[in-house]
Amino acid sequence: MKRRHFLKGALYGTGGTLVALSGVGTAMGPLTPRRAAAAVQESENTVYSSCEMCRNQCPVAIHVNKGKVVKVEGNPHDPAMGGALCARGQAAPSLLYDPQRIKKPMIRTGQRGEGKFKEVSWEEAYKYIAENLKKVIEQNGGESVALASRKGPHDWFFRTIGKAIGTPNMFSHESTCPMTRAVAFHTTFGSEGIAADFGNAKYLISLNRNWFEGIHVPQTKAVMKMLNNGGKLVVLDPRFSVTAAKGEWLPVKPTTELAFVMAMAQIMISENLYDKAFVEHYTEGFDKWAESVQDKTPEWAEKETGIPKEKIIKVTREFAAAKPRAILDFGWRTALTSNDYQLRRAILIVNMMVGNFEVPGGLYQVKAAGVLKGFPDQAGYAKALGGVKQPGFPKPAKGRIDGTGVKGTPGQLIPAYDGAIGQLTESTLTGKPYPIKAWLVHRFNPVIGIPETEKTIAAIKKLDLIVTCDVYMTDTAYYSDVVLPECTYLERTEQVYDMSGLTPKYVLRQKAVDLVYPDTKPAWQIYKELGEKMGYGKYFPYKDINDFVSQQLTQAGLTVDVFKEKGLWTPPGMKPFYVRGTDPKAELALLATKSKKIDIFSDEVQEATGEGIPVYKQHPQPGEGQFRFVQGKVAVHTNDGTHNVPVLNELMPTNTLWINVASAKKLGIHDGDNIIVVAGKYEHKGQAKLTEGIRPDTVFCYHGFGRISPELKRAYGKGINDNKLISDDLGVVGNSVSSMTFVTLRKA
Ligand SMILES: Nc1nc2c(c(=O)[nH]1)N[C@H]1C(S)=C(S)[C@@H](COP(=O)(O)OP(=O)(O)OC[C@H]3O[C@@H](n4cnc5c(=O)[nH]c(N)nc54)[C@H](O)[C@@H]3O)O[C@H]1N2
Ligand SMILES: Nc1nc2c(c(=O)[nH]1)N[C@H]1C(S)=C(S)[C@@H](COP(=O)(O)OP(=O)(O)OC[C@H]3O[C@@H](n4cnc5c(=O)[nH]c(N)nc54)[C@H](O)[C@@H]3O)O[C@H]1N2
Ligand code: SF4
Ligand SMILES: [Mo]
Repeated sequence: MKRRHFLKGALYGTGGTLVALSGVGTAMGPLTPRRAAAAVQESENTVYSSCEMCRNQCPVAIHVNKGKVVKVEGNPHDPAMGGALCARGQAAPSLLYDPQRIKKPMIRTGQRGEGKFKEVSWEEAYKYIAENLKKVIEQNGGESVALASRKGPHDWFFRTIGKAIGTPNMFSHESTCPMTRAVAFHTTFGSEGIAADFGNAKYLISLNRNWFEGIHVPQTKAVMKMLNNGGKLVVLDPRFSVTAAKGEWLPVKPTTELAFVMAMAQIMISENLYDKAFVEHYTEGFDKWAESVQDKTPEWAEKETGIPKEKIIKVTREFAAAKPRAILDFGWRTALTSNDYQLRRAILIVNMMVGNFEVPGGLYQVKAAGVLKGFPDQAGYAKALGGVKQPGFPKPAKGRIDGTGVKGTPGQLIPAYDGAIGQLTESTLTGKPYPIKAWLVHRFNPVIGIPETEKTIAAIKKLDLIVTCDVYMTDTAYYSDVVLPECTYLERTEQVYDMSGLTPKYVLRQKAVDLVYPDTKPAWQIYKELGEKMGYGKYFPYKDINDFVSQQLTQAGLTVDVFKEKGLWTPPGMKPFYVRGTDPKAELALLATKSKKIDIFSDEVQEATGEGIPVYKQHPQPGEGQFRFVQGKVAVHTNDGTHNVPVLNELMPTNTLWINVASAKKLGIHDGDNIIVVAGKYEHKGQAKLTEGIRPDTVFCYHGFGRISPELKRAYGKGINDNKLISDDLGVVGNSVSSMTFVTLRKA
């Protein structure tokens, strides 16, 4: 795709940053059903599917002409998309036809990290993996094999291998991302299925959420709707993000956000601004919270956060006045500090103080079809998505290496599905609590994605076996023994998945074109074939993916035709559904806490950490000459996944280090200077970007650059790899801690 064409549908936001939601408010106007119809006419065929340029899996319409993908747009049948798509989503053909994708399975021939591989057949690759895994299992037990993947539909197939081996050590990426938030949801509401109705809010506060660069098309559109309707946005961010530019920017001192939240509660209680009726009717433990925030005055919070007390009071009063259509956002990437989970719990409590639960413009419980079964008013809509039934798996012989699930310890709070990925490198290096000898990695790049790159590489070098399945020769693949090429999402069908929000919603990813590189395969096939080689065939009871989908749908009483026509299914005629929409005392039947109330005081957290009510802790602050190092997402790239995609690489090939003008001056650093960033024993070269848009004590870079696989020929060596500098300390619930590293700077 030519850059010119690509940019036509994209939108530049404040400061020249690409916001890029084509179709919403662009020069081209929204993609109305009529315009979509015109696009369909131009192309031979439209396939409804879902995007995978990031894990949001937005529903899309893929236009295909003569067997080639010519354009991708948001699925116009989905009101949450309305035809809109972000820049990354539109870059789909650029990934699909990239000659730098991996095209054949490969086995390493040189030393790990030397980059020498030979191309092999799938048969040879499976044989190599099966034989070497068998050796590891015989010598060290099944638990010495670890699986790591970015959470997603591939997990059903990938993790079947792990379950069949009988290892407890399966990890998702979540402890680097939203896990502390999940812990807070679970311990406050009893379930992780909590979301926010941004579009109908009147007042929205972000404590570290950047909707216009950390994009999720439906969410970003909803925040745009709120702003267009005159809603107010307040953004606490140490740097001037695109989102901060659309509201009131409060450059908070990072790691002190909990002080702001506690002060909000203190003000609302002392000025009698909170929703007493809601708190009394629906919550448990408010007294303990009131006691704990009693001395958290605006004066105190000003000293902690650096935000003037007048501002804290004003924002709190405005927030309370907008109740219940006021949201204190709970964040998305919430792995900032060691006690991040307490910040997330406190945020939820303050939301409950304005009674914004299950009403328009507030927080709500996801209305998944299965969950709604038998729910008042929803009878007949309860089509729970079935699964493919598997025979029983062997029980793992040992507990997990990260202590997940151990009662009476913080591990009790870690979601069992996810674990603490940061422990994997540690255990691999130290052999404690027991040796880890093999890693299987799917759609995940821990070398760049998790803190302390050099430690991750050192751990990999100690392994007996590492297998990586990706679409590129990533930094992790580069250090692997076997590299398996998956085909892209445009070339594969996957199982139906649940995208429910205020109504149930199911989406099907459908193959749009034939394989561009015939020796690539989808995950459902790779792991079935590998499983069969290993004697685990019985755990893959499906013929192919169509058979898998039909087994799912039959149980839900649906057919694939529904998805072929529109790409998604929502109960016909069903409107967004708020449990307290008309009755402010309606029963919250979906609440899954033991108390059947919203747990402001959580027995479970008390048992695990002794802090059933959030407690404020001061974190160390940077000393003279030091800066706190923070990171974030950029609109035109995904985490560490798209930096080599031709058109996205062209849009943004590298990153810079944001430094406050006055701070840089003191060090004699000018805009554009080459610099060295030092964090303890680690150093990284980079380029300085001088700006007023960051606190003087903080520096920032966009994540995912500074790539170390030379096979990523466009992205290799460009910019700063933040995770080379960040410490791999773990937070209380096993989360990584991305805002707790200090750096010093010098001119290169
Ligand atoms: N375009 C694009 N969209 C994405 C992604 C992407 O890579 N690119 N990734 C997706 C994923 S996986 C996720 S998790 C979400 C993430 O979405 P967000 O969580 O919104 O994204 P981040 O950029 O990680 O963080 C948001 C803001 O927090 C600020 N920040 C960093 N550290 C601190 C701190 O200590 N305190 C405070 N107050 N602010 C801080 C950053 O400057 C940034 O502006 O985005 C998703 N959408
Ligand atoms: N310091 C620091 N570290 C961070 C962050 C940060 O802001 N700062 N962000 C954190 C966050 S929020 C997250 S979610 C993680 C994300 O970390 P990752 O999960 O590693 O990042 P992704 O970019 O989502 O994608 C991972 C891999 O998936 C591959 N991939 C893409 N499509 C396919 C496919 O169809 N099949 C296969 N097999 N592979 C595919 C990509 O090539 C890429 O290598 O990183 C975290 N790490
Ligand atoms: S947010 Fe963008 S890249 Fe991610 S799934 Fe949606 S359209 Fe694709
Ligand atoms: Mo994430």
